[in-house]
Amino acid sequence: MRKNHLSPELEGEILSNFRIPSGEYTLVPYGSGHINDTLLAGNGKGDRYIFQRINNNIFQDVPALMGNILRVTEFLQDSVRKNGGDPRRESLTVIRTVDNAPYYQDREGGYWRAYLFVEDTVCRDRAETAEEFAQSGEAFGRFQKLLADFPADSLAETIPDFHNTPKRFEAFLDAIQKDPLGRKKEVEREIEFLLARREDMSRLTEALRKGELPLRVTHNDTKLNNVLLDRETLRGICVIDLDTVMPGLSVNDFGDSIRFGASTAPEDEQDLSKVEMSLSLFRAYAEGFLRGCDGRLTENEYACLPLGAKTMTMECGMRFLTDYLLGDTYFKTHRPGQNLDRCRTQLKLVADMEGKWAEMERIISECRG
Ligand code: ADP
Ligand code: GN1
Ligand code: MG
Repeated sequence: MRKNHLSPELEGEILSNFRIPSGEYTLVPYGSGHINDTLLAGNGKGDRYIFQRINNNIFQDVPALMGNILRVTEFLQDSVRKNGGDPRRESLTVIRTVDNAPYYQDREGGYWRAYLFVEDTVCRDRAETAEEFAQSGEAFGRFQKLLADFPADSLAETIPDFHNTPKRFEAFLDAIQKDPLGRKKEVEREIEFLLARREDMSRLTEALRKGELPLRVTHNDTKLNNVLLDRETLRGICVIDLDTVMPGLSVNDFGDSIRFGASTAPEDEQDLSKVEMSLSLFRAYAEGFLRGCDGRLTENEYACLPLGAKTMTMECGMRFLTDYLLGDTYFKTHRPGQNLDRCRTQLKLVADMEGKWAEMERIISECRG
């Protein structure tokens, strides 16, 4: 069991400030997210909770962030209830503090929140079968459907311009220009690859600006490990990691899942010969996602699904490279060069998608039936 790095005093302070049943809890590091510090708390009597120290460098307005999450989870729970589902299993449940707040600020300034631990689920960094990936697609599609009547523009932007790809491109140019660690010379090929795709970076934001694509409530971080699958049935049941739920594009939600889950190798694979965008996984996800959306997408949205995949993959590759150039301050890394490896897998995937474009389009039209 991994140990956490909290002092016993801090542990006690955090645990005593949330409304959870009494008992001796142990807190152990949990999951493989790149952003928050996630801990599993259990008292040995069956009461288990996820505690998270919210990454306050990245999410600067925690009250607004938790306001979004409270409203979205309450709305989701109502929708799930109306559909005869189990709201505490098919949605996250925020645990309030003893002062009835959705987060607690500790004596060191850290912001904490707690969720019910959703029991009897599995969370995958890689899909073991195409069906598991399809199930995650169905869960993210259903998330679209359940939130279709939620007023998108009433949500706070928890990270402004999160998927504004042309702005990410500007930040990338800035990092190249500053090159504070002298790393630019090692990554000339990657830089060139991204510079050559400048035009593509703004295609989706332009379509949104012209009203060709609708603004929706989107998740914006639709990695496979942000869905919990039922341990028995392996059905995708609960969408988690709601920090980036805000107004956005459905095609980006689709695309980010493809970027992560349709790859034949992990995000930080060093042997690029293993990295491809699998068309069979692409098809599986598209089938699940479209089933979950249940006819709610517009013609233009269907047409832009492949572009969503390419845009999210380019953007993510560019973000990893920007972070590498600036000294790995955003994404958690566990070894030197990991962000560069992550960037390289993304660029390999982009090149592979470009070669498979016609097939991706054909698969989408077949999935529409
Ligand atoms: P990050 O933003 O750092 O990715 P997440 O919110 O995705 O953090 O949580 C990290 C991991 O913790 C998830 O991938 C999942 O394995 C696990 N997890 C988070 N919330 C829950 C929950 N309510 N029930 C069960 N597992 C959870
Ligand atoms: C981060 O939080 P996590 O690990 O699910 C990041 C995503 C990236 C992803 C790359 C808030 O996701 O945008 O696509 O890493 N989340 C944030 O793996 O920046
Ligand atoms: Mg996550």
